[in-house]
Amino acid sequence: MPVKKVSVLSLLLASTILVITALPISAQTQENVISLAHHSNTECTASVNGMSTSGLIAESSGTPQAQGGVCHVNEGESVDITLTAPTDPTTIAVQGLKDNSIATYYDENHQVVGTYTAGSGYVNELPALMVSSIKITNQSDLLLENGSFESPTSIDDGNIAINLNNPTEIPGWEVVSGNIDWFGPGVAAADGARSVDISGSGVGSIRQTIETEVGKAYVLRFAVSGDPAGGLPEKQLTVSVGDVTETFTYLLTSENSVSNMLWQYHTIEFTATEPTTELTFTSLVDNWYGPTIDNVSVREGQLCSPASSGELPINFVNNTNEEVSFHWLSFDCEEGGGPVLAPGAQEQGITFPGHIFRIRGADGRIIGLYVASAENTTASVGEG
Ligand SMILES: [Ca+2]
Ligand SMILES: [Ca+2]
Repeated sequence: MPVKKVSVLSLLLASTILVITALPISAQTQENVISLAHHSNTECTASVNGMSTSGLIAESSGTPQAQGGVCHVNEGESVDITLTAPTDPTTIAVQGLKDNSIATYYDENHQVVGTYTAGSGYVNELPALMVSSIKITNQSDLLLENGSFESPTSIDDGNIAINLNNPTEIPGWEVVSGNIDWFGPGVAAADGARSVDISGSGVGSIRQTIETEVGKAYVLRFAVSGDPAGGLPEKQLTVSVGDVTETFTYLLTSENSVSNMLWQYHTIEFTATEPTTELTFTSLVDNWYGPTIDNVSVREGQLCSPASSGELPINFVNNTNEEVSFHWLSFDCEEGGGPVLAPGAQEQGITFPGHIFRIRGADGRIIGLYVASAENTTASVGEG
């Protein structure tokens, strides 16, 4: 039976249709290579047409080996796994990646057919794509130190109040005004066991200075919730990075508790204008129960929509008093078209999980980002 070639690129460009089953079977075997590079404690599971890595040939350049369908790769190490797969091209699914891992999908000519950033706040499972190889990179180029507030691990498990006068207790971070609470495992973190309430006993502010390259694009991502123990349900904070300052409001509901923090992720793009860039989180809640943050990361690069499956409704809403435009970001990070809405206007559409829309004002400036998820199908800009 001849092998039927399918253009993965055209499938991806047409939409995010994913071909998961009913692949043509070749009589010949096809070798595919997956390269893995991860931070410590990262686990991944690779499967080809239902076979786990335990059923595949693993060739490792380092100590880590594919074992029992799960590969463990230590920080700074990488492993090449050679897969012997019965089909061409091959459907590969990789699951359980650590947040901020990036998967790059290649076709048989080693052309990039898609990228996916794991744990971007919406899907944490790679889509199955017909590819010849996947390169997975856990971003060792993350620019923040201790972005998840986990270090040092030797501290006790309680909550710790940190004041301006002892600013170096959380490595990498500096309390620049007021005071903050460093929450322990008694409050469910977005990542790991620790997070920060930016209101200690009142408004606080926490900062980290990162090395940047003038003119380069960066992406800041962080999780926000609020201390559910008291205060008003609106937990406001200001996030400032380089020339960009944005205010966010986290709204507590009756579902929120210390064991169910319902973290929400936000993303900010910025371009460095200095060799160092200050990142500052400032609480606007002047009592004990402030906005909480966790899992903060900054990486170099641009935003791209991931290939994903499952249609989602999307409602574009313009609550500003100017004309705004919504721009879909392609798999190659290119800015595409979308609705242009007059003040107060809205429009319905269809999108896919994780797809990203950049929102621009009438003069072209960026005024927001929207990441599609089943939990939030409204891409709105402005108050209202
Ligand atoms: Ca954490
Ligand atoms: Ca507090």
